Amino acid sequence: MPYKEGSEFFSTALKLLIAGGFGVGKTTFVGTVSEIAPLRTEEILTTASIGTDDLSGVERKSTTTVAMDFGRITISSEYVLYLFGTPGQERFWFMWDELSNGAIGAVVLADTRRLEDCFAAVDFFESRGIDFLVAVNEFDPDYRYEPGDVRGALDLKPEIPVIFCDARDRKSATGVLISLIKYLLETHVDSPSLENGAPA
Ligand SMILES: Nc1nc2c(ncn2[C@@H]2O[C@H](COP(=O)(O)OP(=O)(O)O)[C@@H](O)[C@H]2O)c(=O)[nH]1
Ligand SMILES: [Mg+2]
Repeated sequence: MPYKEGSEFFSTALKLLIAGGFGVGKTTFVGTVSEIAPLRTEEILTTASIGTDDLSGVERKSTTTVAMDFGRITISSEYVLYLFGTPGQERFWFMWDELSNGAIGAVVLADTRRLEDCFAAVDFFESRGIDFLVAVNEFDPDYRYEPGDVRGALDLKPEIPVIFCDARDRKSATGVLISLIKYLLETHVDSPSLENGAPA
């Protein structure tokens, strides 16, 4: 129930997930859009995890999120968005079920150099019936694709939006969230479920 001045109610919390493969820009994205210093749990990649995590294409990356990224955006006195970055590495996938509990939608970040890394996230949200869009984080201008190419490569349903972004740019990353919310509102036009976000 929305917060009202002088009442005991809190604003409605809407939970969104930021998913995608390892090194695709999830931590950057949450940090760019969040109004609070994002809560992060990162570990320095150890030689042990170098064997486990596929580092091709992300050789310069020296930290990796092991628990999650968490950020907040206040939309109004009634609605607050909570962003949860999902851990990218396969060995942390057991957390996805828990993290997706109560989520109203998701952003799947994709890196065109390693598009296949977001297959798992796409499959996960499709199988759980969680609406998502694909935001292509353009790291490398040499790997430019058309939205249709990305849609084809990921075998996306035609209604799933594919957009381009730069996770480091606040306007761009916020635009991704606005697109997601528009998509969710269109998809749920007859359903009141968006009014019933997960409790804070
Ligand atoms: N060129 C470019 N680099 C980015 C972009 N987004 C993130 N990065 C960089 O890519 C690296 C991996 O990003 P990170 O957010 O840690 O990825 P995560 O593993 O998905 O959380 C970091 O060094 C970022 O600074 C982007 O849109 N363009
Ligand atoms: Mg991260």
